[in-house]
Amino acid sequence: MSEFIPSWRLRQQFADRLSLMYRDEVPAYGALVDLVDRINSVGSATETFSGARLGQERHGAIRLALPEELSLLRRALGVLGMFPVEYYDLAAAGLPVHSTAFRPIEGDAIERSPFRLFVSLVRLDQIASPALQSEVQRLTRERSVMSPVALRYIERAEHQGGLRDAEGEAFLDALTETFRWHGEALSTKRIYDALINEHPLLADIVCFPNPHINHLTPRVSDIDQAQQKMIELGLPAKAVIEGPPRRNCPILLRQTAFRALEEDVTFRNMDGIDAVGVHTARFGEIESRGAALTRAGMDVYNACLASGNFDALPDDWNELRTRKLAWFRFRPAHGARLPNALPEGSEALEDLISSGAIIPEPITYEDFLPVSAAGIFRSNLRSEAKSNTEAKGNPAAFEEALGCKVSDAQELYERESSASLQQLFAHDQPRELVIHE
Ligand code: OOG
Ligand code: NI
Repeated sequence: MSEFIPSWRLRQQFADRLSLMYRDEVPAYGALVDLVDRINSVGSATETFSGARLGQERHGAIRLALPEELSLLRRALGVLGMFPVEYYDLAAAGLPVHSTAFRPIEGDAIERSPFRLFVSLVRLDQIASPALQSEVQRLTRERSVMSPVALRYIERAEHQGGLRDAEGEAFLDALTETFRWHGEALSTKRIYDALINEHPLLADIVCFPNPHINHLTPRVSDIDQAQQKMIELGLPAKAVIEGPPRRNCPILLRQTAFRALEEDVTFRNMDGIDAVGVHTARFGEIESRGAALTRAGMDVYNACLASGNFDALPDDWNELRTRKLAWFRFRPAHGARLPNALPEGSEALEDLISSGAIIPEPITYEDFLPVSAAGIFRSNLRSEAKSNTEAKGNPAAFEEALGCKVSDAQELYERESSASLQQLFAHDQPRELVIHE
């Protein structure tokens, strides 16, 4: 009997399929990917973070209407080795959604295919009008997000512990279809307009039969240069790049986006086609990633963001590391002879680092930033929505819909950092990547 396809390969193939589909659906995305490839191939000051994985690296985003959809999606993405990390509260920014990011969580799995999916669930409790609430309930009953074929393979993968060649292909085909844009609304034009007026995100989510992928973001080595090139190409980039300013030591995540296109939509009533219109949902985005910050580092970052002055965040790797503001992994220098056990006390480790026997490397930030995400959401809405900034996040409701807890990103970085340290002194262990899949 043949082996199961490793989940990283399914994840990589899924990302490739989405990318092909999105290139077809949104021509500006193809132009963006080509631009990013050109910049990445030249290299840049942020070389530390431009490893081999840069070329194929993407994140996507989708928005869901119902709690059941979120738990189904969790199961589907579990087959691809992607797990929910962090709860993103967008209520604070006046958006009627809350979110998580599905991604691989082990260092070697991330290296093999770092694909991430930002997934938002609409908060129907944020709809003020009871009449609109019940319209929305009626509409969402007509959705069936996962096709029966996809569901069958999810069940099979869960039961068998994986998928074999032909099964994997069939599953990925069905799953990719789940995110295709169809241009046929479930609702009438009247309800669509009422929802746009309530909040454009609501219309984008509940008026359509399935969650269309709304952007797919390539990672670029030099985002300032890319932003400049986007403007030259006539892609209307946001005026400001979200996230930290340009630095010698890149940290976290910097992003910029543009509204990609207006799409034709047909609306329905009981007798068939009711009206035609346009919908703007899909956009282009690029990002550059730097080092993950520790909790203390995030506190400094958030204070800097609030004050607009980033001087408090040192722009030096050694300082970021010794002040425990950023996460690092450690590797032995070529030919270095290390003791058999981790020496007691931090001085011994520092000595090995300053003598060059141990090389610290910043760990890439794999997650998202709620303030940046809110900026991206907002810049791509057609109208400035009225926003209910009174609303509070509800992680308990989100996790109940999801059917599990979200992982804490800080714990994952800490685990990665200490595992690399342990590995340095475990001489009887092979140093090569151990792939468990
Ligand atoms: C998701 C927006 C958030 C990011 O990169 O921060 C996001 C959405 O528009 O659905 O993708
Ligand atoms: Ni994004």
